[in-house]
Amino acid sequence: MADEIEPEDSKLTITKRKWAEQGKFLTGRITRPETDRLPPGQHLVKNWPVLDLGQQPQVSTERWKLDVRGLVNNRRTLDWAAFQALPQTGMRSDIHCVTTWSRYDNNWKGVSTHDFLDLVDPQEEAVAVMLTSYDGYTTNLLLSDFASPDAIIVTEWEGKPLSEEHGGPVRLVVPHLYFWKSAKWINRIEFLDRDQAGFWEKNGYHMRGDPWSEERYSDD
Ligand SMILES: Nc1nc2c(c(=O)[nH]1)N[C@H]1C(S)=C(S)[C@@H](COP(=O)(O)O)O[C@H]1N2
Ligand SMILES: [Mo]
Repeated sequence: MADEIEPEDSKLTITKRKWAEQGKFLTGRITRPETDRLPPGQHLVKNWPVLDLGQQPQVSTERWKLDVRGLVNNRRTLDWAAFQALPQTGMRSDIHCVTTWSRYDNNWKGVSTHDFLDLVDPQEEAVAVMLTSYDGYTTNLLLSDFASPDAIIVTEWEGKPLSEEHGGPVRLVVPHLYFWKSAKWINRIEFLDRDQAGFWEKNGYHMRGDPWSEERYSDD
């Protein structure tokens, strides 16, 4: 290959080395270069704000259930014990809320959506999921976003049970999208053959919500 006979510091080599440092052309979200960590229009906070529709349901682990419905081969209703019996994973990720705050380095524990999908086994036609929560909140995700390697159904934050105000006992965290996609107090996940709008998506928010493209609100 022509590359191999290039002198060490030729222009092309230097450019390529710079690209490597910047992570240029990398497609993985997790390997995003540090300089690009804060999405456009966001500012950092140290605390963790609480945002929701104003009704925080009190759901004990005894009462909590997760109904898995729609286009899956393994329709299940998981209770707390069944959920705890699934492989448990730790992950660290950043939060980006559409109201412009971001919070770095949150340590979560729970079930990765990968392991969850292994269990429920989506059918070929499934392309999207609709999440429904105990407060009546809904939000939609493409299955490809739900299946992201950093997406996790969490029960713990910083080594402690997830607090009620932040969605305990069980919420979703999809860190590569704005935080409204991360449903608190989840109760139901339905697999669908098309992407349908959830609560905020019906009320003017973007269907996908990528913070790096500032997909805050829908165009129409
Ligand atoms: N069930 C439920 N989940 C929800 C919401 C909600 O109102 N109800 N609000 C969303 C919005 S708009 C945001 S910004 C985050 C806030 O999560 P936090 O309160 O833990 O910061 O939760 C999301 N998940
Ligand atoms: Mo939000």
